[in-house]
Amino acid sequence: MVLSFGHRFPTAIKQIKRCNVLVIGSTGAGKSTLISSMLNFPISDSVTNSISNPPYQKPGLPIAIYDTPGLENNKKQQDRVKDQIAKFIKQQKYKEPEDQIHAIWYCVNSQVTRETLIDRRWISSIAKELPVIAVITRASGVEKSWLEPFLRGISEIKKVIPVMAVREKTPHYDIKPYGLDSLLFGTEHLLEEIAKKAILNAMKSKADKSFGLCIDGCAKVLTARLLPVPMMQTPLVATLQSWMLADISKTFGYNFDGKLLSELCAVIGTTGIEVELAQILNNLPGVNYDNIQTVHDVLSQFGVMLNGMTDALPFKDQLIDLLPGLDNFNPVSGFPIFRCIAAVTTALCTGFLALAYIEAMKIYKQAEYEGEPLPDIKETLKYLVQQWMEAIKIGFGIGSIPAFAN
Ligand SMILES: Nc1nc2c(ncn2[C@@H]2O[C@H](COP(=O)(O)OP(=O)(O)O)[C@@H](O)[C@H]2O)c(=O)[nH]1
Ligand SMILES: [Mg+2]
Repeated sequence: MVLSFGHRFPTAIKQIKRCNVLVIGSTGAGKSTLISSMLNFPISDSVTNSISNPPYQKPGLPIAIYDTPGLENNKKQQDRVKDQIAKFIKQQKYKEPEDQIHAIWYCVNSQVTRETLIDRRWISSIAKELPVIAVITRASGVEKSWLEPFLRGISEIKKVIPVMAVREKTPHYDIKPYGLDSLLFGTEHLLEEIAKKAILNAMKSKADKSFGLCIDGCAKVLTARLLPVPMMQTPLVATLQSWMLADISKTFGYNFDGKLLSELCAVIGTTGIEVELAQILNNLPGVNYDNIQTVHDVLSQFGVMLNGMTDALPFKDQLIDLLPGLDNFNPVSGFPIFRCIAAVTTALCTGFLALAYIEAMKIYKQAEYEGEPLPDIKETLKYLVQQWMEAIKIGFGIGSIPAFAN
């Protein structure tokens, strides 16, 4: 029989390139037999000791199958394998959509007893991460009647599919291979959901990495703004911001030229956000400016204010996370308060630039993953920054704050 996979969901296949399936189950459940029968390669009798990487593939079938060591009855051994599987799934999760694990085939031998069945809690926990299809292997039709309803009763399991991977002939019956096409068909119908999730995972890990670069860039800008060489501060800040955007771009897989990067940095300057932020920082509610002396003071007072604000404020959580990152840098005290405020203002502007840029990169990357036309990065960034400016003005009630009397 000619097996087919993926052509009913061409968009999803384009996004993930191939569906990566991890086959799990007890030793002897029939994992290796299933894989070799599906992909048409000879069975090696060897027991699998580690996850087969690279996975097994067959030309023309956009599916890649990872064999795993069997889950033994011996608890210690079983825990070791479970740990190995969990680590592998997690390790792949932060990679590109095509490198993540997309689905699990959980093989259960039709002759299994309740006592030897892998624990349901573990399967449920895996199913929270990935779609799980239960495969009843060597399903001769004479299997114990409890098994299929039992598996169907586990709500986290997406589908239960009986399979006979290789002809089974006994004095009582002769069963030809069946079910492999149903297994592929069932998996195929999860592809849209799988692709969506894989893109989200990839995006999240890029955004998380980028946020680290944002904190780093802001801390450097803060230092630069406190250097005792006023003439050099502005060009240095511009350079640091441009480097930061270059690093974030690389995280998303792009190498933009310096000209575009400096144009992107300039976007933040055109919005007037620096003036607004300076005004906010100079007028923090309930703050006696004679009592605050250091960058640390300014940051912690700003943090108090942020915490009290509506969750609708864009970047509220990220800004709150950003502050300790800046504070860790802990510059020597002794700067006049106005210089502390100026430095924090520029650092926070840099933060807004980075956070807006990460959002812009997400939109850009999403379009690339989905095969849509790529948006103009500069226009996207401008649009995001402007939107947030409006929200910030509303959030901070700008206009109602009296100007700081110096
Ligand atoms: N006839 C037949 N034998 C099977 C089938 N699946 C597994 N087996 C046999 O069951 C034994 C264990 O299978 P194997 O694939 O090595 O299990 P694994 O430990 O899960 O990889 C082997 O002797 C296989 O030949 C099947 O669909 N039909
Ligand atoms: Mg095996």
